[in-house]
Amino acid sequence: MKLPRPSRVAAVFALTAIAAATGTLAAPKVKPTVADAEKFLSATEARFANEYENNVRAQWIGANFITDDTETIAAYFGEKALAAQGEAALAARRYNGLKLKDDAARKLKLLQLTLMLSNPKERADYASKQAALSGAYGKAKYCPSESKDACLALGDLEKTLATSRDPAKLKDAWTGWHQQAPTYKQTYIDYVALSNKGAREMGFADTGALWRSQYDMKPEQFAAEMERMWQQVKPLYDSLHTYTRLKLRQNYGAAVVPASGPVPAHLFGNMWSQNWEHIYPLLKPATGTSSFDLSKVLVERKTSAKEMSQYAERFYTSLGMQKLPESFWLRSLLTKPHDRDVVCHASAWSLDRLDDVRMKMCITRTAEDFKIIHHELGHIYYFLAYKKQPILFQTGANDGFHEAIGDTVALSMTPSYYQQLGFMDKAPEANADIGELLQVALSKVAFLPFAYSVDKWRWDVYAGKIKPDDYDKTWWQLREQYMGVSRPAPMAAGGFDAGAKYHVAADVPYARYFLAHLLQFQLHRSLCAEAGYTGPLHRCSIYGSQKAGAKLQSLLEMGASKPWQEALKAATGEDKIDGTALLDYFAPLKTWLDEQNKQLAAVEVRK
Ligand code: X8Z
Ligand code: ZN
Repeated sequence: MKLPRPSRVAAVFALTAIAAATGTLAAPKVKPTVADAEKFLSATEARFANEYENNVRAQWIGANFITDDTETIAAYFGEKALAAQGEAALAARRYNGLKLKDDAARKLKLLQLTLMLSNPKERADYASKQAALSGAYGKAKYCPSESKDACLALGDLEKTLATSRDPAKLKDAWTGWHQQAPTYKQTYIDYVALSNKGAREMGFADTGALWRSQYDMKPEQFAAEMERMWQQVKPLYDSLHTYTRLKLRQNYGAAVVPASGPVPAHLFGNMWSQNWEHIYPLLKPATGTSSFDLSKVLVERKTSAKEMSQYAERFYTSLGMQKLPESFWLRSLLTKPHDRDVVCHASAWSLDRLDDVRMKMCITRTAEDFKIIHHELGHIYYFLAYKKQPILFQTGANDGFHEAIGDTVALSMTPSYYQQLGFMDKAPEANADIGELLQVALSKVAFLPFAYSVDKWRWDVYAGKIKPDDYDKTWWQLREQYMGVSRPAPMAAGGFDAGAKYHVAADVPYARYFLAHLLQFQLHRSLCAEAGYTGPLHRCSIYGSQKAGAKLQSLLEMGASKPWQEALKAATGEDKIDGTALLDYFAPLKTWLDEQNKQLAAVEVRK
């Protein structure tokens, strides 16, 4: 396990929050018994529970008030946590091979899926580099002119990417953000080396192998599973990419968008080209589309960040889940402060593994943020549901589940749901379906190769197959190969484009989001069936279904107490994360896209 970070689950925080373990863990000479193992586990759990909060509070403060002091404090507690988790992991090894009860065996295994740096100086270095990277990303700005007042934060630049249709402005915002990452490239290089050392001390080939070992299967099997899933969904992505290229060519012209080969990354409405929903207006079908625009409604009504969050809470309570504790509203950060630097990247936290749950997000009045709030509350309701599990099971069935819950709920934000909220006057015509499916695909399908390639890159970085001098070259090779997007400007010497993505700078694994994007469609399908719904999946909303809610809640309450395959089986009847539910959901769109692509290609040929 690693240092606590946003949206990480309680047990992850817990594992990292323990202070230096005491000598009580020192190995006795005689061969340990099952009773010894059980005693060790309960002592370790008690210690984790005891010491959980200090580290999380230090990390919370570090992310909410970025200063040199808070960074030092975050690093201080981070180091303590690392020391303790490493010591517990090492001590746990002693009990391997004993015939333990299932729960105890699972706890012992989970305890050892972590890195361990035995050298205190290296540990301190690792923790301080981690805090520094997170802080550097959080406070980074692009200053196009000398005046400091004119500096632009990521949020400003993202807004330009989302709304401007001027290729020069888009390119400037894109390159402006990407040129700040080289300032922390060397820190990242050193951090990777330390991380690998820690993984190797625990017997993993490297940190990438450690990450791939966290899925109740062999690391090489997990890599093969990721490739299998990608191959399932690739044809749908290819259809969407072809269509998007053709429409972008119509809008920007052949000089900006080539007829073949990768498309420049600054034209997709998003800093990382990972979510294309903002270019829907350029892509929408010529007829039969709904004029409903959620962002516009939120702006017109001046819906506040708190009100947006309350709508999301209401979705969960409509499923029979509890109201959020009062402290959530008092202690969360919902809007960007003007007087200090914060890590704006949205995250959910459990401060005490009980009811002190919080969200940290710089909410704006957009449909995108409305969905992200639902995503974050998915994490929060997971925290609240598994708080009764033993601390080592207080986490998601796997990390993809943790990322999938809120997105599953957000898939139910259909026109009929918006009508119930009073956001939409009347139901759209049935022939508006394609436009709606296209909008969802622009965020869910467009995302898939991005999510896959981020960790493909990192796995090779951690394995030493990619050297620092080749970071950018390989990053763009992968982005061209999987996503079909290219760098809008030539690569700069010493560049660090990967580091311009939060999860690389903050070292949060990314395969989880790829899993979540398939899993959420499996969960949606199964919850819709539970709610008694039988129509097309994209029109199903589980809003108000206590039956679907109970099913979801029982998945959440399991935490990580069982291998994820069992949790999935109980929730959906399936035991694999799989692309077929996603393909089912988008089947009408796939047919439509292929038809459009034929027609548009014929027009291109005639030109
Ligand atoms: O990081 C997030 C969440 C917090 S766990 C806002 N997401 C990924 C990203 O922004 O890159 C959600 C979707 C993918
Ligand atoms: Zn998340």
